[in-house]
Amino acid sequence: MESYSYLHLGEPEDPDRNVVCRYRVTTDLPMEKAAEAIAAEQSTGTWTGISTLDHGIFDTLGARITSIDGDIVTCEFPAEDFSIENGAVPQILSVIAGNLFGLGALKAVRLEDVTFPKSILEQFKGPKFGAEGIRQALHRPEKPLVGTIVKPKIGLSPEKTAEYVYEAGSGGLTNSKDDETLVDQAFCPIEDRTVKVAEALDRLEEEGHYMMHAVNVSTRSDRILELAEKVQGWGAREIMIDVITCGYGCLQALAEDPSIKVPIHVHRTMHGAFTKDPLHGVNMLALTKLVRMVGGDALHIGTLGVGKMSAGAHDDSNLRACLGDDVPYKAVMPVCSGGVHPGLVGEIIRRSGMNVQIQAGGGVAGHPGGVRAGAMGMSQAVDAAFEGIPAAEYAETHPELRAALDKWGSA
Ligand code: CAP
Ligand code: MG
Repeated sequence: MESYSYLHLGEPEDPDRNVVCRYRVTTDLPMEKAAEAIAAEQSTGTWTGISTLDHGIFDTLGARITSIDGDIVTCEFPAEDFSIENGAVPQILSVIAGNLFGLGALKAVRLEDVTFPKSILEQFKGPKFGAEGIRQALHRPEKPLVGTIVKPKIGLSPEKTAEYVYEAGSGGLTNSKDDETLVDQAFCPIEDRTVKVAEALDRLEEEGHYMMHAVNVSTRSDRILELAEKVQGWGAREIMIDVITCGYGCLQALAEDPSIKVPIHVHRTMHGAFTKDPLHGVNMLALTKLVRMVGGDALHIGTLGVGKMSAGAHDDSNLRACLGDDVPYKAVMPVCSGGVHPGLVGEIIRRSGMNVQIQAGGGVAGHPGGVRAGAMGMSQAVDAAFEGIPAAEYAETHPELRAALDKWGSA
């Protein structure tokens, strides 16, 4: 039985032709063996030699291990390994993030990063609106967007939800959203909620304030498009999808459908199951790149090491993956959320820059003065950061910010 080697150590990488993956590998085996196990399993091999593999197949479709640097293995997959239909993330993930996580040869393995050749990037359309389109809709060209998540995450009636949104907008917030677990429950039917929230947004606009609320349409793939179209018809100015639980295929279907004419806010709930462990799973960076490719307009990227959630990258890699010009797509609005309150806003913006959407649930609804005061506190914190004034100094003339800092402190 002929044996085939997937090791091409020292050969130059070919990012123009191949999908290039970086894996962090923990193993008791020699690293070359572990690396070959990944390349074989994810391309043309399996656990033993097979009579049906020949050089015609192997030389064209076999993955190539082009470098091993400490515990980082570079594995390149020829573009021909991927489905040629116009852009299909499910099959891409089956190759770059599939069986390898279960291989007995590896104690742990984490997909740290992935880059795609032009031949694959051009199969995708990217965001319809992107960061710039959301800013235009909100008439907010430069300042960070500032939002809230309606809390409690479940339980409010449609009327109470709309009242929360109106109060938040009256307090200066530009964005609000359904929480990731709220879609169409009996206590808050999606049609009633969408209609009443739309009325609140219209009232705010008549009062001179532009705001959007993301209605969560996360549901089964054969119904999500219909639900999104209905929600849009009921007046939604933005929709939301939980991309991990719904799937990249759902997000792509929404983003590429010409009938969807509102931005898509992408929540990443469940990502922590595989982004949190530094040695095993998938780095959020790879997920972020895929969200941009399939057309998310705004994406949660965590709080850059400042908020309550510890999963996901604390460096600026996700920011760059959202905003960078190294791919042929509009920029995605990075969303910083999770344990945020006015006392953290300055530090987050120092790390993120101004092209970001900062949002707080508890950090608004937990304010001693109620939702409108909480919204004012968040909005004032963003204004302070935008003007380069320390929050404590700005709070001397802004009591709602003062009250928030007194309750929660500062970073
Ligand atoms: C934040 C949030 C968001 C998390 C998601 C929550 O609420 O609504 O879902 O930000 O975090 O439910 O926790 P708070 P991540 O502002 O009250 O924390 O994107 O990091 O998974
Ligand atoms: Mg939430």
